[in-house]
Amino acid sequence: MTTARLIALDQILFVLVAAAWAATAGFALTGLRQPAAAGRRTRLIAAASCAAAIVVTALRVAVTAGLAGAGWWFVAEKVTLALPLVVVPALVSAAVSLPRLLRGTATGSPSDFPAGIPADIPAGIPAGSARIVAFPLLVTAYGAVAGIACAVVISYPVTAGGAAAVLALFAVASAATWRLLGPARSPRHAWQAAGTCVLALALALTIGGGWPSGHLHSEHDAGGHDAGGRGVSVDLLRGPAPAAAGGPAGARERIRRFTLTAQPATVRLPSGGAAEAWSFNGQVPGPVLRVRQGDLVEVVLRNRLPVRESAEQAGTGQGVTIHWHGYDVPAAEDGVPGVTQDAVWPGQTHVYRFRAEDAGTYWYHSHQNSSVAVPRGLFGLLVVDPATPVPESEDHVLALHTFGSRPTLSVDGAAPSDLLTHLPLPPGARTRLRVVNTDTQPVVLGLSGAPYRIAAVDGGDVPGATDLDGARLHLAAGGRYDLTFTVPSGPVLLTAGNRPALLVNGPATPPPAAGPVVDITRYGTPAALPARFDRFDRETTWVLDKTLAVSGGLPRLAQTVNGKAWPNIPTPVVRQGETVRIRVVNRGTDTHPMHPHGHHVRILSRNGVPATGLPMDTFDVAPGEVWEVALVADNPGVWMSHCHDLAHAAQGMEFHLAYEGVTTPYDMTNGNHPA
Ligand SMILES: [Cu+2]
Repeated sequence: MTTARLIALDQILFVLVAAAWAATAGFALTGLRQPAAAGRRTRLIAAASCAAAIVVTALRVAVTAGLAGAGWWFVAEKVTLALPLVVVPALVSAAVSLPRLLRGTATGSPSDFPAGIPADIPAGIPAGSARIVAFPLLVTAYGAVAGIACAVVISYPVTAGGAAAVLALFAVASAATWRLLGPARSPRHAWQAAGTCVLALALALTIGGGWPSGHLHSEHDAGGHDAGGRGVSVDLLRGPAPAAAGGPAGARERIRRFTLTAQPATVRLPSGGAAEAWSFNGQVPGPVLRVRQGDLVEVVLRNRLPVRESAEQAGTGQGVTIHWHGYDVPAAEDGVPGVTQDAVWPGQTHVYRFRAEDAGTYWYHSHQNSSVAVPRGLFGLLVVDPATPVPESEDHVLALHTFGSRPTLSVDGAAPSDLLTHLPLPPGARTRLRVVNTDTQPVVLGLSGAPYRIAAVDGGDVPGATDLDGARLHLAAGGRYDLTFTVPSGPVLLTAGNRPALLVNGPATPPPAAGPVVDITRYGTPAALPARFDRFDRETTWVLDKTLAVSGGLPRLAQTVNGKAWPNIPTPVVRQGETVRIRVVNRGTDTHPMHPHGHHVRILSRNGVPATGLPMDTFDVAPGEVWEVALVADNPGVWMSHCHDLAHAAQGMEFHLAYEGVTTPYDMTNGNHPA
């Protein structure tokens, strides 16, 4: 069984285990309260329920053992806390409670309740029996509920505070139950027990530290890159100034100037649907920026989105920035509000400048309120043509984007279409389709009608790309594949999801590709990794999950990294020149396209299977997967690292990667909101 299935099964099981033990305890208590004969049936139900609870508990233990094979990250809180808390009392229940329930001895045989019958317990409940039979069952139920808490609140890593909080609650609930089931000492003892529980809860939460105030950048300061303005400000890490362009590098150097104006627009789809959008230059997607390797690119961003007049945000409105997705620009040009600049508000402008050194397929998008802005249209494509021309005579850029619920395709910057797009090409032409997934969900691509290659992944050429025939491709949110093929005499069909998206030379359409999905980590020729990857200067692990964490100043179910949500995720700090091995573990049930800014990472392995070492900037970590990637710290700055399912980023799955000695003057004030 796959790790993802085991994770899903475990989530079903921990609810079932808790429900089964709670039901067992409930039936047992009811059966004890009923008169001897009348309660017999209820006690039999309790016995059956107890047997079922033992079975599902054993199943959970087995599933945990299976998960342990995938790595300690998947089971840490289960092995150290969740399972001991339910298995130990379950064994006592099986040994003590179950036989008594089966024999019906809990009806009140004198040997079972030597302590006598307390006055305030209704007739039919012998105190001794209640303790002997019901107490282990109730404690097991508490342990099972604590198991849910472990999964939802603690996750990975297991912190001393979190463990203490769960153990304290469990202990207090058990002690209070022991008292409640015993002989009454005073009429007020139930209230005293309840009061103790509330106090213990407050104490446990304090110890657990699960609800601190949501101080922005609290851990970020601790990272050492924002400490009182010492070191180099990220603001100084700019692209080349225009004057430098005409310098010794050569008078032949071109400066390519673009203006991108953020403004409202309406997207009208061929099927008849329309959506209000935010655009660059009135176009959605924005203009394709096509430059040549070596060009100096200068982009003026102007914000002409409307000013919002609500009391809270009067004079502000929708801010905009431009982030160059996958293009490793100098830090100050990275376009992240609150990290490398302030958001550009309506009426303001900002200039980005960088040298186009890396040929390939990239895209750009606003990073301010990105979970809203990108789906609404504030994005476009960026292509850097190599200094020596590509061998393909036909070269087209394709943006896949969903407007509302309608998946669309835009070819070469044309208006998006939610119907099949036709692209006539001369038979025999070598063709490159640069496919960009600008959505927040992965997409499965299929190309049928001709053998094809994945010539480039995330802008980088694939060494030893081999022909694929009918195979399908999993493209991460934010990722890019360049597909190359020779146009055959017949038609070629590109599908995206299950939707026919592009037809080359119709009108007949070939059947959609239905072959296996290519493992992109093993495609092409294994790269000879640089010798510096023989050993790593630093290692870091990002465990992705959905757990209760403080996000936006409040505890909520958040998308977390190592149990914490933005802005409380500690910042990994690196030194310039270091090599870093990053292990990314997904112990949740959502797919996370991880996107470290400013760097491409080499994929070393997936689930322990060595990869070809392709450089990628957005890689999809599916539930249960463990990816190992290598990063060379060769681009100093303070970089955003986040999940490119932008809703996940907004729910906490983003943090910084900082270089020692680099500071940022920006923060989350001034309306900056990178997710
Ligand atoms: Cu995610």
